[in-house]
Amino acid sequence: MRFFRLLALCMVCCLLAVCYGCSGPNKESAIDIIEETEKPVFLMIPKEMSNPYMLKMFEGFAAACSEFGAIPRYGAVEVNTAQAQIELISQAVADGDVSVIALAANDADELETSLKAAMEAGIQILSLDSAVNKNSRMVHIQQAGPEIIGRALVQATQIMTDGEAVVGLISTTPYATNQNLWISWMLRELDDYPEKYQNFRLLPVVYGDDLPEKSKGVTLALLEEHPDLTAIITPSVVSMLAVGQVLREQNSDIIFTGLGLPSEIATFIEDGSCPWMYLWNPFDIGYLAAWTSQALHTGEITGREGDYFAAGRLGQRVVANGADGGTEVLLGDPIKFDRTNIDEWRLVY
Ligand code: RAM
Repeated sequence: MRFFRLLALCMVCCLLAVCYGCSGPNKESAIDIIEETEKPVFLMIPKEMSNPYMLKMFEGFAAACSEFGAIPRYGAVEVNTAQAQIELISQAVADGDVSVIALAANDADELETSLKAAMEAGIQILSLDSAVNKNSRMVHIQQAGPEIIGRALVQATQIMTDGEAVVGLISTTPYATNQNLWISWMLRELDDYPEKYQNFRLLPVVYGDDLPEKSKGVTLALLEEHPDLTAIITPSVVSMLAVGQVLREQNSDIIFTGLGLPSEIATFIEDGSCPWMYLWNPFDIGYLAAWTSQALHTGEITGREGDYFAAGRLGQRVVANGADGGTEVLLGDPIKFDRTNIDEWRLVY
């Protein structure tokens, strides 16, 4: 009897690993397997599974799970669409073995029906990086104030171009909540100070879909279609690298800035093509999301304003009201990366 129970548990573990492409348990003894299966499963659904930023978030997510004892699982999202995420959410509900879903949304509203069904099935739902609407979540993990990020990117470009700016803007997909929010603050900065930005011409947004080749393609198209281009802004780690590579290949003296990974953009900061850029710590976003998942799972918080909880090495965190009418937990301020600190940060992430 005991043998068959163990055999069944082993089969479940193997199946989970295959279904979700996740870091499932890999223990040797039967006791370990039983203990592992008693732990709650916390599923992190990325925008798209191969995005290096999403992978770093998951590393932080998994590290926190090992601190408090949950099984971290990474959702195998092959294309960054809402539909691909809906399929994983429905699967998690059908399987009935997931306690928490933390997802970086590919669309604010499209996931509502499936996330509500998941909440009705008893799964705790939070978003991280890119929010779902307030009805579709219990809380959102906000990397840094969207206003600070959006305004900082325009202000930086103004300084970098001495105010003579013809600027290409490369986003991810047209439906990404986080990029759209940052872009809305970029436009607000331009609107608020018309005199300051009288020679700042922002071109219509183009989309690299967070894919390296597509991002390179739209960068090349910007260069061809706008010979007077002086700068490119891109709030995506994937297109930051793509833009840097294309400008270098083309021997272009156009400058670029945005949100990039220090390890990938360091050489462009050194050669001056990206004078400086911003980001926060993606490991910490995942780590904070996992601790928030745990607080929801244990019932310590429900995601209401004023809830607070311990988030491991990040200390006590408080749930606050967000601008979208839902609640959020803020990680902190964005970090500026330039020649003075890039050597230190390129080794971190
Ligand atoms: C991209 C993703 C992610 C964003 C980072 C800066 O990889 O779109 O959502 O936060 O860039």
